[in-house]
Amino acid sequence: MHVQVGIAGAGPAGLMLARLLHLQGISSVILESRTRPYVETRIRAGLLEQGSVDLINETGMGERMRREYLPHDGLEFIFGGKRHRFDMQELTGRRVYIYGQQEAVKDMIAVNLAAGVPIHFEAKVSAFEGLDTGKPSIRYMHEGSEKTLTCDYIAGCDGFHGVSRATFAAGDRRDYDRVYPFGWLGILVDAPPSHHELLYCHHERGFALFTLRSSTVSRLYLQVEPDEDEKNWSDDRIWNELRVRLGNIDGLKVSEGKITQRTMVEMRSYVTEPMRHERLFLAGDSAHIVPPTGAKGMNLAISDVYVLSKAFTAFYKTGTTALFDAYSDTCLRRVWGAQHFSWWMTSMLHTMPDASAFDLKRQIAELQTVCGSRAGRKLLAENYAGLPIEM
Ligand code: RFL
Ligand code: PHB
Repeated sequence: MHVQVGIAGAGPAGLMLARLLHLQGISSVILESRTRPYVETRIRAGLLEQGSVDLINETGMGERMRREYLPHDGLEFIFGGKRHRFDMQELTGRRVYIYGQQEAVKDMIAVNLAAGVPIHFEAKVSAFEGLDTGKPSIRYMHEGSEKTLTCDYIAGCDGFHGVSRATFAAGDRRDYDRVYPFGWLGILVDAPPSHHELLYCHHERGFALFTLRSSTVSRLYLQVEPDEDEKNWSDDRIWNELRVRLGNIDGLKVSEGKITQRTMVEMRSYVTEPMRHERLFLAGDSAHIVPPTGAKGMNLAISDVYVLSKAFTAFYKTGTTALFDAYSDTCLRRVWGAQHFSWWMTSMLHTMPDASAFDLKRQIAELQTVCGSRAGRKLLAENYAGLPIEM
């Protein structure tokens, strides 16, 4: 079997790329190692930038999203016993949207399949061959036997733990890595959100984030030890800790309910450069990950494949490879902007395990500097709402 573009991974990157290519008449096949129900229920991101929402709409995948998403015009920081609001709409003219990643993934799978784009689930990619020839191929296991897909190009959209990145010889790429000395415990709760906007709380016992999925489902995160076992966190312990960190600040009450899911999240910043090796292009988490504090990972995955789709379109329409050559640098400019922002949000809001009394005072001064002037609030809001894609 031969297609123009073989895609490893049916996450937001792979699914959006397949759709963009289909709309340009370019054929692709998606190979996904997991089952469809697994991919459609994997709880991850919640916050989409305006640019991501626009692209989902423009590609005809936003019908349900437009009915169900929750637009947000601002966010709050809480520290030193006070609440500080960023009026994003006023500061940037933009808003962000809460819509669960698994819901967006469900929509993208449905639209791709309805358009006839093949998605093979339980098809685990094991290797790429002939990347430096005109006819690369993907080896994968499907329905108990090893299969081969030949293509013109390959898009490695198989996430941080996929195989694509590993096919670059160590000498052909450079990795930039930072692991943070804490993790997040994420919980999903059957309870109305404590507040209609996101609350990012800095507390000397650790960071806490109050976010949501709907008017009846809250999503909460707590800074915990990096190797914490979620079983050590009973419901009582979680609620006590959330009450302490959020406090009873300006009338805010932690809205409690049944915890339906709890997971540990690793906090890491990572980039590999370049994002292209011969006929293989990396996109999304396979090339870079950010700690979730800035809510950028899925948004970056979507902007990478938007840039990549332009390169494929130019190539198949005119034969030019100029945008292929520019792909890595174009994406990395935005990736590093988001890396900086995610690192900044993470280091500004979390409590470092080895923080001295000086460090804690300095951190409060930094938070006050950002929240205390329009210039500070605007810098944060511009990044939070999303940096532009510069082609
Ligand atoms: P994905 O989503 O990991 O998809 C990769 C797919 O590849 C499959 N795969 C393979 N398929 C075939 N063969 C193989 N050998 C394969 N190996 C793997 C996997 O099964 C999977 O289906 O990567 P993609 O598409 O690049 O998307 C990236 C996003 O998923 C990720 O960046 C976000 O979830 C990050 N993130 C957030 N991003 C935001 O933009 N806004 C947020 O609010 C936000 N919150 C979050 C987050 C990530 C979190 N966690 C759990 C890490 C909150 C959390 C808690
Ligand atoms: C989420 O809703 O899961 C979420 C929102 C904002 C973040 C991280 C996670 O910064």
